[in-house]
Order: sequence, then C-alpha cells, then structure tokens
Amino acid sequence: MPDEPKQPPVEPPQRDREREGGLATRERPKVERPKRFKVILWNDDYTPMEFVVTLLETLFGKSPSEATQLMLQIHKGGMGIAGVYVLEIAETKVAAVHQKAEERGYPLRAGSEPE
Ligand code: TYC
Repeated sequence: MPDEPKQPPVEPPQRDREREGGLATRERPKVERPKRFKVILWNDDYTPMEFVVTLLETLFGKSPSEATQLMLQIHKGGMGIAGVYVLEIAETKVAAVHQKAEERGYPLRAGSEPE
C-alpha cells in the first residue's frame, strides 16, 4: 500500500471553558448543605418517664436503651437533644411531641434551634 499523505491527528473540538459559564462547567459545583435544627426536649416534673422513652423511640428513632439513657439525661440535666433535622422535619417533630403530650394532659415541652 502506498504511503498516504500524513494528516495531522484529528482532535475533538476544544470547549471554550471561559465563555461557556453555566452549571455543568464548574470544577467544583457549590452544593449547599441545608441548615440543620436541633430538636430539644425539656424536663418537667409531671410527664411520666415511660411516656418520654416511648416518644424518643417512636418519633426520634432511638433504641430502647438510647431512649432510656437520653430521658434520664434530660430528667437530670433539664434538657436534651432528641435529634437533628432540616427545618421542616424539626418543626413537625416539635408539633408531634406537643400534640401527643397534650392528648395525655402532660406538660412536656419541645423546641427547635439552629445547630
Ligand atoms: N422529670 C420527669 C419525671 O420525673 C421525667 C421527664 C423526663 C419529663 C424527660 C420530661 O423531657 C422529660 N417523671
């Protein structure tokens, strides 16, 4: 076969990164981590320990022993963090604590604050 004339190698077209801008061209796209909120439970003298333990298990996903330890920590220390969530979930948890406590006539209070 006769030698073909040497062609320069075919390169893919270069992208003009300076001018492209837009979303997909950043080296490290900024991904915002949503702000998180602690859900705090407050101690009181009337809410039964067993009720708080059950709430910590059912609403906050604690194991029986985690829930018992945390309840005792709140009982002794005055307050404690039941969980950390994005704002909407934290507010829903607080409302659920108040609703369940009010159903039973207990004065248990919860609140949320930025982490
Ligand atoms: N102090 C309560 C009692 O002695 C128990 C309790 C614990 C209440 C934690 C609220 O967030 C609380 N029955």
